[in-house]
Amino acid sequence: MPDSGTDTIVLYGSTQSGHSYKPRLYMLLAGIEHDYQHIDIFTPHGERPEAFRKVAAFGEVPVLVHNGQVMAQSNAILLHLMRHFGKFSGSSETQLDEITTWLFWEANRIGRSYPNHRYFHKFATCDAGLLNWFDQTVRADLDRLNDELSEKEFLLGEFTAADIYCAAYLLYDDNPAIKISEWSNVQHWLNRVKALSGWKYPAEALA
Ligand SMILES: N[C@@H](CCC(=O)N[C@@H](CS)C(=O)NCC(=O)O)C(=O)O
Repeated sequence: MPDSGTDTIVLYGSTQSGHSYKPRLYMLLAGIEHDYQHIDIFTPHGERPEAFRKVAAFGEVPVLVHNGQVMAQSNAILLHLMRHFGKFSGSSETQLDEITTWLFWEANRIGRSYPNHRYFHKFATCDAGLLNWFDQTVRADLDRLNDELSEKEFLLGEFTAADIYCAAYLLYDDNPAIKISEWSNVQHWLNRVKALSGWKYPAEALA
């Protein structure tokens, strides 16, 4: 397995971006040396630092630059990092497939429902019907995770990157309209992730 000390890694991210928190937390927990650069996504695209604009193919965070290779899309970044460093990638090819399955679920479910729900309860307003839809989907997603974790400490049993990625947005635990402790298995699982060596709260990790 390559030693991160010989690699040059820059991660561009932003404080309110759980998509940025996912690869940042993976590298913090895995002990992968990297340089984190904060981008203020509330400034217009044209006013963001030139170094970021040059590599941000979609204009969004996160962006990873690894030994000169530029990568966007948080879940693609994780697949790249797992392939390169092998950390938290499970103990078999089947487990790697299971992690990949959770990544695709996360992208379309909890990584979409929870941040939108939090955003429209905390920072902005939106149509009541849309808010109700976010409410239904986030609760369904929390129910699904709660069932999955009823007899396991982590999603695959052992801790893997699937836990980091599926937990990331939920670790923004300041959603005024969702009390995660109502989903007790999820709450205990988040506590287990928070107890891991290297863990940092999103505001601290992404400052
Ligand atoms: N599918 C992308 C989503 C990235 C994304 O939505 N980034 C947001 C922050 S969470 C962003 O950069 N928004 C600011 C902008 O588009 O200007 C991923 O997984 O990385």
